[in-house]
Amino acid sequence: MTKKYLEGNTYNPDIYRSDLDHWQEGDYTVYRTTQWSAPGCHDGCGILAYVNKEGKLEKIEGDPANGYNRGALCMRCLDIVEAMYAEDRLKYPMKRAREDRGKDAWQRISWDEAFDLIEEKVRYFQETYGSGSIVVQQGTGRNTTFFHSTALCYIGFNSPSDTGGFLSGSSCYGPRASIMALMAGCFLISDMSQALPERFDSPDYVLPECILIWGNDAIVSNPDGFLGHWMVEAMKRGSELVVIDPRLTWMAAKAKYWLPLRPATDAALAMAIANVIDEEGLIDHEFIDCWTFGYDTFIEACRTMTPEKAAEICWLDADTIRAAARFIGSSHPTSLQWGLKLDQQVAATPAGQAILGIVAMTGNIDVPGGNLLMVDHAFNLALSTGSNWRFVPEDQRKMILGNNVFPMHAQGDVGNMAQEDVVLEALESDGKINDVEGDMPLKMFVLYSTNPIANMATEAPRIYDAMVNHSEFNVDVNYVLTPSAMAYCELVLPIAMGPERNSLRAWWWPLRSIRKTSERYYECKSDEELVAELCNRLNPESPIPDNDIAWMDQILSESNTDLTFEDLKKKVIEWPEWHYRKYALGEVRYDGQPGFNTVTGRFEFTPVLLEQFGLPQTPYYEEPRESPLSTPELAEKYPLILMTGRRSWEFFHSEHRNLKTMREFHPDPLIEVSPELAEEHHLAEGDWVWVENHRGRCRQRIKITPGLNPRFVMAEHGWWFPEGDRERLFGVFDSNINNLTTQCNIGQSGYGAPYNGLLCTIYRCTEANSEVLPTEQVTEKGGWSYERSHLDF
Ligand SMILES: Nc1nc2c(c(=O)[nH]1)N[C@H]1C(S)=C(S)[C@@H](COP(=O)(O)OP(=O)(O)OC[C@H]3O[C@@H](n4cnc5c(=O)[nH]c(N)nc54)[C@H](O)[C@@H]3O)O[C@H]1N2
Ligand SMILES: Nc1nc2c(c(=O)[nH]1)N[C@H]1C(S)=C(S)[C@@H](COP(=O)(O)OP(=O)(O)OC[C@H]3O[C@@H](n4cnc5c(=O)[nH]c(N)nc54)[C@H](O)[C@@H]3O)O[C@H]1N2
Ligand SMILES: [Mo]
Repeated sequence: MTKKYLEGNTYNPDIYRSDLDHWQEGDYTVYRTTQWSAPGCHDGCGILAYVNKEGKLEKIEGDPANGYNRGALCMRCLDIVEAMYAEDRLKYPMKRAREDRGKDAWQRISWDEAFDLIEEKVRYFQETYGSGSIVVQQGTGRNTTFFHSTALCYIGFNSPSDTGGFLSGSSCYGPRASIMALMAGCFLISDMSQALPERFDSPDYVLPECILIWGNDAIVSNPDGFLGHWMVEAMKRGSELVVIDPRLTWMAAKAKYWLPLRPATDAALAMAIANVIDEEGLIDHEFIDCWTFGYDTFIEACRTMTPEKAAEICWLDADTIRAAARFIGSSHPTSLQWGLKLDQQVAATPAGQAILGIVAMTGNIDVPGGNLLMVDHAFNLALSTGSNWRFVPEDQRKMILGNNVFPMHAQGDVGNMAQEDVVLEALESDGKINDVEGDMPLKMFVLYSTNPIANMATEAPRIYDAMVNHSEFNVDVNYVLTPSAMAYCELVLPIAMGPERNSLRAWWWPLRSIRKTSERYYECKSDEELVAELCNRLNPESPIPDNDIAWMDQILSESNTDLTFEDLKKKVIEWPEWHYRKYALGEVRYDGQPGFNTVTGRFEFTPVLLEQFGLPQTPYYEEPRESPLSTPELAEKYPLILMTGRRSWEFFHSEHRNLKTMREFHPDPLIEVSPELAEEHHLAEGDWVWVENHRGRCRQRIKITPGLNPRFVMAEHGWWFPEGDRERLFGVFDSNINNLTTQCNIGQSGYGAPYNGLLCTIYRCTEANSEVLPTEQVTEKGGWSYERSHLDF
């Protein structure tokens, strides 16, 4: 009955009336709002939430009146109802004894008991080992990472130890964010008209002639507050593409130039492209002369990389490199849309430096249709990861693990986070190996939207060992019971989903409200409520109020909008004023002068600070540490170049595996191989294979993928099996590609790790070679033996 009603009403003129924040449709109240997490993603799309009389969410649709996504939604968002009422969603706080790690010995408790337990442990660890022994680990940009986990860490625990879930080399956005901070003083993003309410039709906007897509698959990943479909719109209007990606993505298939380079050789290609653009006189002299620093030194370094040399390193053709470079340099504007795979290599920051250099030398900084300078969030809202930093006392600031040995790590928007590989070594050595004064053993971990052993951490079996054996008391704040919580947590707290919470969204523009439209599921609390309550319970001088709405009002009142949360809720979305060429208007530097927020006040092709940090000032190429060239003997045994973790439509990292709909589309982990490689190994579509290297192995199914170089494979990440046995940790290591990756093997800046571009081999799974599965190998047989890497300081 209800279904029929909804189907009959797909057209209702009210849905286009952006002044209506809610209305009635038969028995349903329809709310205009924003969805972000949980379940997770990187966006914040406008939705229409159809809620029944009992306050239950029944359906979600894209909001066509929302200028951010203009009605489009991904399959995961459309499926939120299933996620909200999934059988295995957490209902109550639960605890377990430390000696029961790995056992299904959970006991239901009340929120009061849970908070009492946290308070008791926090006081004990603070008094015995110091506040820094309490670590908050955050996952990627969900509605927890921007202001929640840092508030909990800094205000609630008085600890400086906010970090990722063992994300080696901070290699998601960290490398790019840091090099952007040094070169441009702030973030730069591709201009797909997202700062303008009228979008592509705005008179201020200029369509990019060329979109340079580098290591990014945005129509699937929609990463970092950016929707891939914006580029599809630009393509429809005439933009052409250069795609730099070993895989023939949907975008690559439609590109003017596709450069399928050898994984993790991006710095060489970028230097060669810069070289050609300069050689052919395609640079923007005026911008370089008036607004930049260090161009001559930069380009001199790039001149050492001829297209011929890059072609040899990257396994590409020199003429194609030249032609693509010419097209990038002669198009006006060219917009760079870059991605994660640049961060997931040891030479992440030099590659980023060379690529950003291309954007600047061609005059595409903060021009319409180029790359926007994102100085701050909309209305200067204090929502960034670093925004709670002001609450950290001076004496605690120098206690951030990793910032002394990796000074570049202390720069940029993510600069206040403890460096993850240093955190691991501090944990493994009970505080002996760190870069702060005295021992700082790490005792308590709060997993705040991260599931390290299933997904975020490289060398997952090593993380499992370290956490099980060296940590004392751990808490997971989540909506499902994860393998990480099963393996090593003592307390699990159930969390509200997107439609059950009040919050704010701006990554970076426009500002959006998230409103609670549905009744809470059992005893779940929203992250906003949980953090606000816990901060006030643990810290009587908490600068943030003790409830969600008051907290959102406080954040708004400290920004430059007059809106209260109630006002914003009614408006749903708010567009601040936007200017191009902000550097010329004095809108970039904190002192209000024209120029960039850098040491020299100019865009720095060769950042002055790099030298101070003891790092090379110019971009350089570094061969991957495991490769056919650098380790030929290893490559004989493991001849394939392993890429990992390209995104899929159905899953956000380790999430969504518990949903029947998603598993119907994507039941098992897949490894992409070329038709030639499949034939060589006599493998057919869907066959299970072991993917193996000298560190470990995991099993995935063959997906035959035309266009892929026969020496490259791409394996999926984030796999665990919620339908499996809890006490076998849901089979978390069986298909886990992070059995093969490595920790503490990072770039010299502290940034960049080889999640991508390692060596491996594949072979068919048989009964005989599948007797001991990886989960058993790791949890019962001590894992695989090989020499682990260590940081040398
Ligand atoms: N559905 C879904 N969306 C997501 C996520 C998710 O898990 N699921 N995760 C989110 C997160 S945290 C992130 S960081 C983003 C990442 O999103 P993206 O930046 O799009 O990153 P990936 O999809 O990992 O890889 C992008 C492309 O890089 C190519 N590539 C592989 N190796 C190399 C290389 O060495 N060099 C170059 N130039 N290209 C290479 C891959 O073939 C792939 O097509 O996605 C976010 N969005
Ligand atoms: N091999 C390989 N490994 C990778 C990658 C790769 O490309 N290859 N990608 C890496 C990258 S770029 C990243 S960023 C990391 C991501 O790693 P993470 O961000 O740690 O992702 P998950 O492991 O899925 O853990 C997130 C957890 O948060 C929970 N959650 C979701 N929404 C909310 C919410 O609103 N509130 C709370 N409290 N919890 C929530 C989910 O249920 C889930 O258990 O993975 C990294 N791992
Ligand atoms: Mo990420």
